[in-house]
Amino acid sequence: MQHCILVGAPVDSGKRRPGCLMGPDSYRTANLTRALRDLGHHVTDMGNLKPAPFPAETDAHLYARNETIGWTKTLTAAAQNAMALGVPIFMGGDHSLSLGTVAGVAAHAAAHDRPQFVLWLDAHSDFHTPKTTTSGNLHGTPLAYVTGRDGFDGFPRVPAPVPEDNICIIGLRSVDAPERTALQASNIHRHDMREIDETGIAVPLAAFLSRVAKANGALHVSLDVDFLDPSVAPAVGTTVPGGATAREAHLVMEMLHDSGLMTSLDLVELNPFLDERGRTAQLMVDLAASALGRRVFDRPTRAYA
Ligand code: HAR
Ligand code: MN
Ligand code: MN
Ligand code: MN
Repeated sequence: MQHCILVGAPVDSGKRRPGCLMGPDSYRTANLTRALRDLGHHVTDMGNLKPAPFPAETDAHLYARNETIGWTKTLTAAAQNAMALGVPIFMGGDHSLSLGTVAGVAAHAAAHDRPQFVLWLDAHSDFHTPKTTTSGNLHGTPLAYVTGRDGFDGFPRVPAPVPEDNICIIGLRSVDAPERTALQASNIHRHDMREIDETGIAVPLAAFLSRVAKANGALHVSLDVDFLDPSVAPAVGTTVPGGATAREAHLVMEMLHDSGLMTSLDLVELNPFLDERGRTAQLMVDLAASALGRRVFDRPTRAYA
């Protein structure tokens, strides 16, 4: 039994196309709370947060920079507080919310002398800085921020940057040129869809989980809707063909549960305005349930250490 802390983060400032602000209520409508309670967990829904007060926008290139700074402040603090209570599940909101959630959980881990690890399930690497982004959409920047890269003028200093070697991205199939250059110069572990096709998704995930276990790390999982193939998850503004199947995604979540390592979870980029009869919201809720222990049959728990 775990204490799941649902944190509503209706962040919509990370890109121009609106709709992610409806994400938290879509997860509530798909009954995330009941799915987790049915697994025996204690669930507290903290309601929806608001960004810290922010000044009018002045930057023409970066979309809603100041609002995103406001959200980063709110969510960094909220994530630290929620980590003290249980397993936070951040109901997004676009991926710019992870500037705050990852900064916050990593600060909590540092205060407890545990290394922070991050599993990033995404079609995109989100490794732009505000200096390299051509779209100006800050949902393309969270991994650069939390690793402590330069270029985030006006943003809070990251209290405990996550070491590159502690990050694993799975699902990649849309990486911009400046991101590729920066990734190749980094120690971030990265697995594109071609590699998943070749090896299966369990191979790179098991290797990463072993490293987390050996280090007694805290593990934050950031699940972007566009990790999934658009045929099963249409409700996202940045669909990319060739994504994870529903079963590949469930296997990731089931292995995460078996590992006992996941300490926090983001559900990001759901745009309910683009959904079809709630099916993307429902799939994301079902994936969260798999990560928290839903299974068809009990089986011997796999050890990753
Ligand atoms: N790399 C592109 C950009 O920076 C697209 C980023 C899209 N990001 C997300 N989250 N949807 O992964 O604009
Ligand atoms: Mn604590
Ligand atoms: Mn993303
Ligand atoms: Mn993405």
